[in-house]
Amino acid sequence: MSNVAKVPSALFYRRIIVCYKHGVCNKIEHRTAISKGEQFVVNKNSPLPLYYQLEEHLKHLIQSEELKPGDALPSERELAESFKISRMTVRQAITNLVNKNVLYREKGRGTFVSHRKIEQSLQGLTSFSEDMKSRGLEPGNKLLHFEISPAREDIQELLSLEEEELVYTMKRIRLANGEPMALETSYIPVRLLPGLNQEILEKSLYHYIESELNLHISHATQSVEAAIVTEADTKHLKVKSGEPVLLIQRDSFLEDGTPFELVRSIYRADKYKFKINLDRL
Ligand code: 16G
Repeated sequence: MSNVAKVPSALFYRRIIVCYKHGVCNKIEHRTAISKGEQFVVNKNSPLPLYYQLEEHLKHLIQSEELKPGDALPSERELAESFKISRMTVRQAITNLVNKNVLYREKGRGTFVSHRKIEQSLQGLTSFSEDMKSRGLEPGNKLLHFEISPAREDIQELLSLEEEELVYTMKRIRLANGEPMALETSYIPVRLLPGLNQEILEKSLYHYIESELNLHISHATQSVEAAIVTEADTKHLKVKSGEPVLLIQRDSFLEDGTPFELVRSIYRADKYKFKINLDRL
């Protein structure tokens, strides 16, 4: 007897997904799908633990896009039966992938493939709208707050403002294809962008600065910190309480060295990862 357990191919998952999307899992369709697509991947002779082999197999299916973000996985019982391994082994593999954010569980609904994170380079000074468009996503904004008032002392200092100088304070939810990605609070000296209004902020700030005002955005300093979302922000970002977020502060400058914006953003950590290339010094 072979020690290699049969593991259904991607076809199996596809068929199951179709079943779930229609609300019920049709057993006949399930069996047909298994017998159609079989491959040997779980090797009981291997020194690699079975849960790890299953984890790797699921990861492979996700990387090769045979399993797509949002796709449902069969239940633990179904996976265990098909793979001829214990439910505990299946559970361990799935729990590991949930902990790595490769899969996510929804109470009463099942386990799903996570949506891939947006990988954002930390090199190059780009705008949110540019970043989303370059990924084929539609940028959007929801303006929550817009006011003109004398700058607070800390903002005054960071933006090198005169005492009591006016700043715009605005808060925008940044959306990609209608989904909240980040919550951004910006402070901008009124003196530099006198005509800034809500309509402009519902589109692209950087486009307005460069194309309408012909100012040259030159450089910025940016920091990234980990945090937990505040209760107040959960509804704006559409995340559950206790979820991790990334706090980003950007101080941006025009070509002549004038600071023109101070932005404090809260990015969803389930949606974003920041990447930097390093050269050996
Ligand atoms: C990005 C910038 C923000 C800038 C905005 C302009 C970070 C952390 N922040 O969100 O500083 O104000 O882009 O975007 O990258 P917009 O031109 O689409 O309005």
